[in-house]
Amino acid sequence: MSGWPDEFAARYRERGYWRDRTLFALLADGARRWPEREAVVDGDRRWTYRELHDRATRLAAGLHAKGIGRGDRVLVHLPNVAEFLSLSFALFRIGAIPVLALPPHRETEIAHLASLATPVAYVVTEELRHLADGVPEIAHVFVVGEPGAHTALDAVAVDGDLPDGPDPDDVAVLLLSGGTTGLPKLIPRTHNDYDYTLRASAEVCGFGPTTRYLAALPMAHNFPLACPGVLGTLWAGGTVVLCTSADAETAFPLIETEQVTATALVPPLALVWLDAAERGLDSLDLLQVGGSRLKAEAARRVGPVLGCALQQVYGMAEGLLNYTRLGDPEEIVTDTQGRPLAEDDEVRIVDADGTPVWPGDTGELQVRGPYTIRGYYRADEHNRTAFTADGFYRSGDLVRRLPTGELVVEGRAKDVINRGGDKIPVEEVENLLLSHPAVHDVAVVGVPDDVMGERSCAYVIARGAAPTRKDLVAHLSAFGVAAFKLPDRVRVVESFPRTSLGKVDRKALGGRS
Ligand code: OOB
Repeated sequence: MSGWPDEFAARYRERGYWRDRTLFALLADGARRWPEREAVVDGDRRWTYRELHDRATRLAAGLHAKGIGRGDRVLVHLPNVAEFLSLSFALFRIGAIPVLALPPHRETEIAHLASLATPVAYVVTEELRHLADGVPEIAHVFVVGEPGAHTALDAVAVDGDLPDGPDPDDVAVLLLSGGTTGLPKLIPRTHNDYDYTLRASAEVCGFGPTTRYLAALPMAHNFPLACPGVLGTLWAGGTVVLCTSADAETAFPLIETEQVTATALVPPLALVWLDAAERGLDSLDLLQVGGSRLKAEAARRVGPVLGCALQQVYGMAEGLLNYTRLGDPEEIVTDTQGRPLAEDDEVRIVDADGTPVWPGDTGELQVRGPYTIRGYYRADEHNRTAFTADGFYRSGDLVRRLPTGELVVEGRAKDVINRGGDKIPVEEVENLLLSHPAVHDVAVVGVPDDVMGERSCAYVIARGAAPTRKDLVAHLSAFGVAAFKLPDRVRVVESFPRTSLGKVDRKALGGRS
């Protein structure tokens, strides 16, 4: 069920990318090899590998007893708390599939994910448990914290029977796509491909038993989850330190007291850290930055100001990861977004007709490889355009390649706004805005911004009295949408510029897409 044609699957196995192990095996190995070592630190709670393993196993038995099993989807909506990990491993153990909602998601996104994935359970924090009212079709609601009318997640765990584990080619996790056209899609990552991702990433980043990784970004993102992130750290026998905010006031003291050695940020947060640091962060060896383009000037300040190495990461939840390597010359690290992780990542750069561009020219990146999906989940129609006939994923990113193999991200050819790493699916926001009575038509575009890279601007053609930003934000908030999708600006216009094909000319409106 992995989606790769047999000949590719055979090659990826033969070359050692796929080892036919499930993600639970990495925790089981850790618990056997170093049971007393610290696996997770979450505030005052410290779980050893044995404890994390035992908690995940008991939770797996409890979920199994409730009839949740292989292939069932479970909507996981948690910030960086230790239960995120015990639950994920429990689901990996029984072959149920976590669908990873992001902490800022609200009613609209939760309803969309529920209709797309038809989950059997929703796991949410106490603060957000009211969101369960919007998805009454989900059979089980488990709450982390005080449960109210629902079941506490802790109460689910039992000592009991366990089913056989899943097939390593089964889907292990469903990640949310940054969105190409239309509504966000789900990305099916298999045990085999995700295991390769986190293992190879941990090797590239030099992670080992002494690594102490700070999860500052929400772990529901692929980057802090598996690039190498928390899962790569646990594979390497290191310690994961959890943080629910990446603000310098929260993160800096934690880095010092927990002697954190590595972490990952999006560029706007890296800028905040650069401004806040009065001296280097002593224990920190590595800062990874990715999710949107880091400016070279900011990249050059990381070493001198924070006293650690920088690694640029250009990745996508669909798979492909590019890293600058630890020993790379300085200008490679500051001026490029790195090179592909795997030798078998087939990256081609093409023009609008799909013809490869000249070496060094800019074009759209297309990719296939041992950890890049061949199709979104339950999206047959969209897959016909999102992938080429020969199985390459059309990233929608405009890149160029240096003779040395590194990629530089130059722009984008897709309708997504990248607001400092948070991806805004333009069509989703436009559809919600169109339901406002004073909105006749709307185009949401990205406008350049020094800190965020881009911010969002809603250009509105009014029906009757012109709506203000306040009106539109109130309208969107009434639906319940993630705060990062609220337009930063609203401009009322008479008409939209059009391209020769009659489409809204987003570039002319000030956007770059
Ligand atoms: C990461 O994943 P997604 O799925 O949220 O977003 C992917 C998109 C890419 O297609 C590209 O448009 C943009 O985000 N992007 C970058 C970038 N890293 C991602 N654009 C410029 N420079 C970079 N360094 O964002 C993601 C997944 C894994 C690791 C890191 C980031």
